[in-house]
Amino acid sequence: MSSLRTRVGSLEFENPSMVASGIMDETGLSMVRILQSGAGAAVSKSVGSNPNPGHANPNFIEVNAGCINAMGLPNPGIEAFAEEMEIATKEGKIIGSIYGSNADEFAKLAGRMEDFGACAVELNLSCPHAKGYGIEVGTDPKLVKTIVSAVKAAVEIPVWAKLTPNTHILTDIGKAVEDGGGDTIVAINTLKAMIIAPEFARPVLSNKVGGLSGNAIKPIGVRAVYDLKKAVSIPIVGVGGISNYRDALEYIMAGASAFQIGTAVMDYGPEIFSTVCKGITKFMKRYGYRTIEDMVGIVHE
Ligand code: RRO
Repeated sequence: MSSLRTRVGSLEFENPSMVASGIMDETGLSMVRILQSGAGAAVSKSVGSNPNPGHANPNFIEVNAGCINAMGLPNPGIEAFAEEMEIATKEGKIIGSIYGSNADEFAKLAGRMEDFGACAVELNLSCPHAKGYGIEVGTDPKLVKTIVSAVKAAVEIPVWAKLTPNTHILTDIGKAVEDGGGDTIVAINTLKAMIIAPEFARPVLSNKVGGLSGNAIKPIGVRAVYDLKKAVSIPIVGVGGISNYRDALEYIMAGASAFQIGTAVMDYGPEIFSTVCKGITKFMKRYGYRTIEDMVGIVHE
């Protein structure tokens, strides 16, 4: 009998699929819908200390095999998010994503997410286009270690760190998360990208640059997870361009204990979680794997 039950450190999930931060997760009810559609957990939209309207339109565009967004961290602010968390946590496991500009801010936000019932907190150290946040704090290993240690000292729930592929020192950053006591690495966030409308001789997005997501980035994400698996011993959650069970298996075999789906939810709807899980179960039966763990990092053997 094969089982999809999955462990990520001390946490256990019914299956390894989660919605990635930023997709159908800004409200309690949208997270409920994702969980009811078969996801093992939902990661919230990244929430900061204060309400933020995000960037002006256009802030999103489809490109070949993906999308480029520069939403600009829109969110209602941590205190207003309590209401959404109350609704969502009644339905299932919620990982609270937060962004801050320094260790103290991250620690305070993490404490609030813990108060709101999050089963883990995901530190956004990786948004590619946010002034003073995201990659601006997440590409310096020393700072990453300081932030992760401060959050660890502030909360009891597991601390996950979402990393950027926009760096040549990804494994150093991964090791900094581990050294800071971080429980799990999430890889990858979007890649810094741009699209220009030649007719207007201008970038399409109001912010000029944004983050590329979707199928186009899957091989980059799989390689990132593969490299991180060799560098750290803490669990990894894979994300980037997953739209079917084979994509998810690539991440698992590269070293991910679980995976997140974002952009593909827009193409296939929330049902994608049960479709991908059914595909994995069928694959496991056919190839004789009993647990997800049997496949995690198998390409390294
Ligand atoms: O809100 C955004 O613009 C955004 C975030 Br916080 C992120 O982490 N990654 C991304 O592509 N967009």
